[in-house]
Amino acid sequence: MDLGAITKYSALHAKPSGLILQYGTAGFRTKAEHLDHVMFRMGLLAVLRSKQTKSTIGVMVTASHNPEEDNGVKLVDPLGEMLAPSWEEHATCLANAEEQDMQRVLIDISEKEAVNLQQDAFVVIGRDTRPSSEKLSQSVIDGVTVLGGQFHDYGLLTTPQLHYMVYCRNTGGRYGKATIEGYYQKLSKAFVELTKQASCSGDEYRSLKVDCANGIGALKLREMEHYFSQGLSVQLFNDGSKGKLNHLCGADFVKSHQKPPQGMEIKSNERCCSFDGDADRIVYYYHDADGHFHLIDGDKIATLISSFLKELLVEIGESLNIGVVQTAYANGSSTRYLEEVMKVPVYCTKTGVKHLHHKAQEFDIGVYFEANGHGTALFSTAVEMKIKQSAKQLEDKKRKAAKMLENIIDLFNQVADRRVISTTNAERQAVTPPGLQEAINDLVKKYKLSRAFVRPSGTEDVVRVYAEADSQESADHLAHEVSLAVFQLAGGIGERPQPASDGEGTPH
Ligand code: 16G
Ligand code: ZN
Repeated sequence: MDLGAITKYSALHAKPSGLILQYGTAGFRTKAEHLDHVMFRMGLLAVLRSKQTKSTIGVMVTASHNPEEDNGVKLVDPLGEMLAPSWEEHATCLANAEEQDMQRVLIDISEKEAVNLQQDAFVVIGRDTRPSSEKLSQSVIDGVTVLGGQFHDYGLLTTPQLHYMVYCRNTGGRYGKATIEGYYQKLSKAFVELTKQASCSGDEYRSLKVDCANGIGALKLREMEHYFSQGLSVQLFNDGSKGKLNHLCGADFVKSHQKPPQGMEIKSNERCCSFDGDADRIVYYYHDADGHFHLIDGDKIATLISSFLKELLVEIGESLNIGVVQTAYANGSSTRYLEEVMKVPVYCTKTGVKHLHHKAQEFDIGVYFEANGHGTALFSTAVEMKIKQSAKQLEDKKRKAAKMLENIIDLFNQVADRRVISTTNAERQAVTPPGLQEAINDLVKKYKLSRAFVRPSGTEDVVRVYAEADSQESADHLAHEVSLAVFQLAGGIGERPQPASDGEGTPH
């Protein structure tokens, strides 16, 4: 390690003294202007992690669905997964070290993790379309270079694309080519093969309106659409040519407001979907003939995918173990449907893709989705082959979608220090402050088919309140009452939480 060079370059990416940030649910996230030193240091850390794992490591510069002014960074481990938890701690230590302590922290990490500093390092970098992202990714590159790492800067990429590149590079090209072209080829081919088997083949089934949240998804889908040829025709909205990133559009907006994004007219039964700012979330929706809005969120996507796979397994007579992983945010009716009707075991983990992913790996087929639209299905390679062969011989059957009854509301609450709330049981129960869980239990008892929980956000300085019940009105009331309990028992600041006024479950 050339400590002299590190000190010199670090001074060019100086840390504002006293600033403390945490490697949260999906890396560091805050206002872009506070992140220069974090980026530089994550470049350094990526090199150490690459040396230690003797693999390519990814660095993604994005703040996902958060406002355009924010930014963030996360590291991607060799198999395209989120950074290992022990390294998240190193990331936090390194990001928060004052300038004079930086060298010591770097050496500590290297020693603790037995990093062979002579080993080569390779880091791949991607970024979203935020105005701050280009400069910040340059700071990552500075960090990589000063520690002697090699790098490839992919420039603008969606988050899933960066994960893909890392995985391809570490599996000798067996999974796919680590190029943008390779990504489009692999995914479009899989899509075309899958949809060939569908019985409904009219044009209306092949067109999709896509809200790109004014983000990177627009650029990449525009490149990708040629690969679908006749298989799919997409119409892009909120493509970044006018509006602001994630503003009044995107998956988060559509999910929390239960309505289409701005800038997209939808006719009845047209198929529509929304990405978030880095295109790793998706939710689908449509208006029925009566003009009612229907959202197919992560819960329903997981239900459809797992029902589809379960049926295939039954038809081909395979008894592989299939499991669905959700978080506390999953609508209770989706969990009941999966368990009681589909007879698929359902597991609940903490919020954040890494937790769901980890659990899903325990099954032959693991389907995981957060209600907000993050998710996928995981198969072992052997299972993938079996399903492909058998699926070809099968007639497609009509799929029944789960009917979701309950209404949900998801609010957030400002408290003086969100850490006064700690939780257990996959974030479904509050351990502290004392009395809060008891208060929630009493409130929940007042409503039918109801459920509520609170948790400190892992990405913002707020406490999130979730409630569901048999009607929207009850869900609104319950959410308000729980918010008041949080406000009273956890040191609420600012205005007392107000009841939902529009009856639409809009977050306040
Ligand atoms: C991050 C997570 C997302 C989670 C959200 C919760 C990833 C890639 N992203 O965006 O999965 O739902 O945080 O945010 O893991 P919260 O802690 O502020 O509620
Ligand atoms: Zn995202």
